[in-house]
Amino acid sequence: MGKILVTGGAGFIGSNFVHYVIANTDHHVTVLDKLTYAGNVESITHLPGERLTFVQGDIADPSVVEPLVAASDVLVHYAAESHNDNSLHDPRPFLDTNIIGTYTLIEAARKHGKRFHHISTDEVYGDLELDDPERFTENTPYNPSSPYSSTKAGSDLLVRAWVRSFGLQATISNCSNNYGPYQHVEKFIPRQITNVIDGIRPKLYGKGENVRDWIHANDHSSAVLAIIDKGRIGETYLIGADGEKNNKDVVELILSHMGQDNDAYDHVVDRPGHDLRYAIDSTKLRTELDWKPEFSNFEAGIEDTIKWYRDNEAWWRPQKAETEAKYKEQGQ
Ligand code: NAD
Ligand code: TDX
Repeated sequence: MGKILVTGGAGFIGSNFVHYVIANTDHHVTVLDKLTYAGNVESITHLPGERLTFVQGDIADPSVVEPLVAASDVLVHYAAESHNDNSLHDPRPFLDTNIIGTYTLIEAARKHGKRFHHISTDEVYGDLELDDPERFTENTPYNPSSPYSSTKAGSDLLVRAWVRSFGLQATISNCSNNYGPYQHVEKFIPRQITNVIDGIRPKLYGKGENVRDWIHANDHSSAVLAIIDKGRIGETYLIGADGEKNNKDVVELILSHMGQDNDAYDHVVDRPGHDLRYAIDSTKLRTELDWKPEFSNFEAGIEDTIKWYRDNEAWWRPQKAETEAKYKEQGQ
């Protein structure tokens, strides 16, 4: 493999992947990241300089992308506008980055004949009923609900078309909800942990019955490396760790591990179009590529994550007040 170009490597999952690659392989990593409100270069600047190059730039700008792609062996594409709530208030950046940005990258990968791995989400499949015995598989039809998930679905379809029409050497992975260190405080788990630290009651959208299928970011990273190493070109792999939990149970777990009463949270206005349940069947990844998750104990993972936010207040504090002010305007 050698030289990996990681887009969005200053964001949550991208930075966890960069940490994982540096700890577990000999590859050199170049990160291309625009440093939007969601990017934080401090998530990666403490890593060894000889293993990592950081470039600030936009994935939708061919003059930035072309030379970096030409100089790399493999591209792993994490960069995205990633937050559903933001996409409901201002969808435009989601089209620019998730659609045009992905198009710009696959054009460069095609031109230079480079291996491309596209990071996507289970949200492209829409949602499931709470009592549906089925889970998402690679054959589930696309049915995205939000501006965010529809742009991710669009980007997946671009990659598939580039494989079929132009022979792009690409794979795709669709992962479930990640948790772990370096996640922006706008997202559910870090928002509630940092709220409790600040003496604010956690906020549950609607009744809190919505189910997410949680996976630790490190397990996402090991799965992506397995796909890059052994995945079949043109294939899609679903990544999940059998971590279904409803939001109410997650909030109660956080409260109990932070010394609060289990019911010390508020119900707030629901997200419009809020997906009810996601659930991943990762049989293909497990059987074909012999992958399995390491973090099977969600409670222990949440405890570690709470500790990380307690120990790293300097990392998240600058974003907290602005994020909560935005939620307050939305009644959330
Ligand atoms: P994030 O919002 O934390 O990070 C996104 C990063 O991309 C940021 O560093 C940001 O600065 C960068 N970026 C945004 N626009 C850019 C542009 N135009 N050019 C260059 N860089 C740009 O997101 P995340 O939660 O780490 O998600 C990363 C990827 O994983 C996304 O593609 C997302 O769809 C996917 N994903 C996320 C989850 C999850 O639970 N968070 C689950 C499945 C898949
Ligand atoms: O304060 C909150 N209260 C609440 O009840 C917030 C921020 C969220 N929620 C709910 C909404 C969801 O049911 O918690 C659940 C998780 O919310 P998010 O963290 O916003 O994640 P979600 O919308 O599920 O999407 C995430 O997983 C799939 C990522 O943000 C996406 O990038 C990824 O594709």
